[in-house]
Amino acid sequence: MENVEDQKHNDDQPSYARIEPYTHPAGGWGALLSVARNLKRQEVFKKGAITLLNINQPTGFDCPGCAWPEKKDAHAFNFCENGAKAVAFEATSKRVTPEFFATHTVSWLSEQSDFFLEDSGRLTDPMRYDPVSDKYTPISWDDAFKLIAKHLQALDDPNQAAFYTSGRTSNEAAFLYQLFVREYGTNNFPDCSNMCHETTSVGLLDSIGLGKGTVTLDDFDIADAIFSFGHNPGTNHPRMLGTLREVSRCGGNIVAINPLKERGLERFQDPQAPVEMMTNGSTPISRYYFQPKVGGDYALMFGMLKHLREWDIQALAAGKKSVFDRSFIEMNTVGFDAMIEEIDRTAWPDIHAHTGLSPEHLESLAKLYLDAKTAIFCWGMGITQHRHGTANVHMLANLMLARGHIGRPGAGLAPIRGHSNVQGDRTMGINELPSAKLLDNIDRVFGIKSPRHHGFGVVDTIKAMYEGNVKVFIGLGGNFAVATPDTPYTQEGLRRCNLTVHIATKLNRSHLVCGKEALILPCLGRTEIDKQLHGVQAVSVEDSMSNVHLSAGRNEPISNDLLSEPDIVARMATAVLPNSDIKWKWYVESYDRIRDSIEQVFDEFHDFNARVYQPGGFHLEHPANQHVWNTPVGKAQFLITPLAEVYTDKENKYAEQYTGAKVYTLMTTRSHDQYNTTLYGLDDRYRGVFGQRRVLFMNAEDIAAAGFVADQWVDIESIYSDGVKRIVHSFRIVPYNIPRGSLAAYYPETNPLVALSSHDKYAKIPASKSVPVILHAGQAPEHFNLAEAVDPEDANQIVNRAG
Ligand SMILES: Nc1nc2c(c(=O)[nH]1)N[C@H]1C(S)=C(S)[C@@H](COP(=O)(O)OP(=O)(O)OC[C@H]3O[C@@H](n4cnc5c(=O)[nH]c(N)nc54)[C@H](O)[C@@H]3O)O[C@H]1N2
Ligand SMILES: Nc1nc2c(c(=O)[nH]1)N[C@H]1C(S)=C(S)[C@@H](COP(=O)(O)OP(=O)(O)OC[C@H]3O[C@@H](n4cnc5c(=O)[nH]c(N)nc54)[C@H](O)[C@@H]3O)O[C@H]1N2
Ligand SMILES: [Mo]
Repeated sequence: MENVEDQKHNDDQPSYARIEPYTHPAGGWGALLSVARNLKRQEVFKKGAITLLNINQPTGFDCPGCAWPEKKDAHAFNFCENGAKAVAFEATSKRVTPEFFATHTVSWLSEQSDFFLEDSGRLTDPMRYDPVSDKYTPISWDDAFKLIAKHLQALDDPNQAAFYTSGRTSNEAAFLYQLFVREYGTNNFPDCSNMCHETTSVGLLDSIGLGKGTVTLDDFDIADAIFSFGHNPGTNHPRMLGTLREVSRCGGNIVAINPLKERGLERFQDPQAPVEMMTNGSTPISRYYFQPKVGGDYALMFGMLKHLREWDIQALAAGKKSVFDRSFIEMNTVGFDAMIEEIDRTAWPDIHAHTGLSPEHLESLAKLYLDAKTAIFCWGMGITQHRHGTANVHMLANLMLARGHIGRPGAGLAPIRGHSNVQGDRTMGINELPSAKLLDNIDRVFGIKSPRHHGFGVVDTIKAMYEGNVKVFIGLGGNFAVATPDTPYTQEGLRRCNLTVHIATKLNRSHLVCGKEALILPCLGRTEIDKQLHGVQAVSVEDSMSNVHLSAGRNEPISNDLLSEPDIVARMATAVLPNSDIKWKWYVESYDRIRDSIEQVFDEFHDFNARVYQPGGFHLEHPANQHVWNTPVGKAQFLITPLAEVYTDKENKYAEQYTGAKVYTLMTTRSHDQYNTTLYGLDDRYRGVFGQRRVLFMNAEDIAAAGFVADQWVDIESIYSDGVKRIVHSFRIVPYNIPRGSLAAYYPETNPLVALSSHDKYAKIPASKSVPVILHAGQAPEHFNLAEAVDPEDANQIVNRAG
């Protein structure tokens, strides 16, 4: 009991902002207490238990928190702290009503923090912006759709509209959405994936023929080693910790590759393992922790391959078995020899210069990989959000292919996706670069003529809005104005639109960055009952490991005026395309009909309804596991980018030649109390930060070398070759276990620093994990006082003042 009390103290909402090392394991009592606090804050305690018991159950709803798959033998609780927070935020009793909008002008709301906006509650009514009063006023659903139709029909060219999707959207809504947009005439589908795992999708498509992972949860049970590259499961995929804990307890190696020492990767207490909780024991998660510098992974993987190559030469010379899986390579791949030539050409000092690891550590990492009979590679934003993100993904695949680890039990590639249905939305055709096959199938089934030319992703949409080439922006979920880079430029782009429309559950800043006209359309959330003509409906989602299953909410909708996402899309289509032959309304009467049509478009969705109604749904097989490679050459491809090309791109060169001040590489990342742009609170418990977000994690030697001290306030300025001044003010230095030259701070506060032009060459993901920055001594934000009470209720003021 002592320990429990002790933790309670640590986990109580702080009475003052503080930095304090967190010495407890991740998960455990701390997580449960945090759940309780969030349910209370959102006033969901009465229905909270019921809501939570339905998460990830065969008859409940899919957790909106992340895309980690459910356990097959799900017991009573199959959710985590942060999933519970996501649910609490949606099931909140607070409301944003027409009266709320009548009280506040958009200008006033714009001055409030993101925390305040979302914490105000659920949107209840469709609203239209009135520029005269600077307020949102109620509008009927019919009039809202008429307004959208008027704007879309008035465009000279359908390509002057862009249709954003955020990854919570269900398969059914996404399918209807892409169908509507293609019948309307454009492939402009910016998607949150364009800021997230697009490099994975593009890179794996090149390497193995389909941009998805190849493993299932069962593979984790028998893997010899799990390599975790650049993701933070303790915060972002907490249910994954249970899996890692099992692997670790069964003697499997867990190898973390991350510049930051993340608590969740070090030690973990499973809130679902009562004995461990009672004894306050914890399972060490990471047996090995390697800390490359930010962006060092490409060199690190290059080095791993070079070690394998050298060991291979030695093995063959000694008459031993090759280190590489030669027969697998021979039968299944192309490009191996060219890759080896590139590796041979590259000298060790050049590799070591970029990893941030000592040569000995690099060698032991390579040895761990060599010794693993079966290995799984997991990765997240630390790999994808770089200018060389696609090259990183190619390299992950190279390592796996070289050892024949694809299509073998207990081994394979496991990208850890973010939004709970981001993978499904892509599967359903939300794609600005659709394949000809997809378009042909859609046209065959629906008798329409889909546009063939490719459309805009996020980066190109922003540019086009700014330059006046996109004039209507429609967002199915998400928070485009805040999640995207180069904030002032992006927001100006949105303001220049003739019409901006947001389909959303909660108020956010994107709704306040209005085009000349603007609409907010409130929709049902995952947790809510969706009743249509044929009764209560379920939607389907696809998790990170390609399992497709149903999700059905259990709560009464928070307002009678909400429509479901499929319904909103169908009504929009009916209004915009009066001559359409597609029976939009008929689809919404029963979502089974939508699924029947999905089945007709995608071969792998055969018998969709029959299979998805089975408990747990069904799994979409990755062809690579059968050694079927859907690449242009019909084989898996080894693809390698010369090291010099990766590390001396335009921006790296610019940073290297910059003499104004010491240049660091900043990663922008998530705190424990946020879901992307949604802030649940101001703590980052596992990193020891409480009651504040404007912090900068920095190596102690760097702090000293720069003549700074801990707790000092600094301004962060990014330096790009375009010469544009980008700066954010008043961040507090926190000494942290991070390599020299690397820094970390939270997103979205740091998004104004990320240049829109700094993105991966192929997938165009903004490089939000490698921002070249310099630091200036700064000032505390006005009125900020460490001893001041930082209640969640006051958080708004603090964040504002710091702004
Ligand atoms: N609670 C919660 N859950 C979430 C989200 C959330 O915001 N909150 N977001 C969801 C979404 S959309 C996504 S995409 C995922 C994101 O989940 P993650 O992929 O974990 O994303 P980040 O929090 O940005 O953390 C990136 C991790 O990569 C490390 N890193 C940064 N740069 C590098 C690098 O150069 N190399 C290496 N090896 N590591 C690096 C950081 O230290 C950090 O541990 O989580 C999803 N789940
Ligand atoms: N600098 C920096 N920038 C980043 C990142 C980073 O690591 N660093 N990460 C990037 C990543 S990985 C991602 S995925 C993006 C996230 O980008 P987005 O997906 O655009 O942003 P979210 O914050 O997840 O969106 C939150 C909003 O979604 C709405 N919402 C929630 N649930 C529902 C629902 O069921 N239906 C509908 N219609 N709306 C709903 C609510 O109104 C809420 O305000 O940000 C990216 N931006
Ligand atoms: Mo994401």
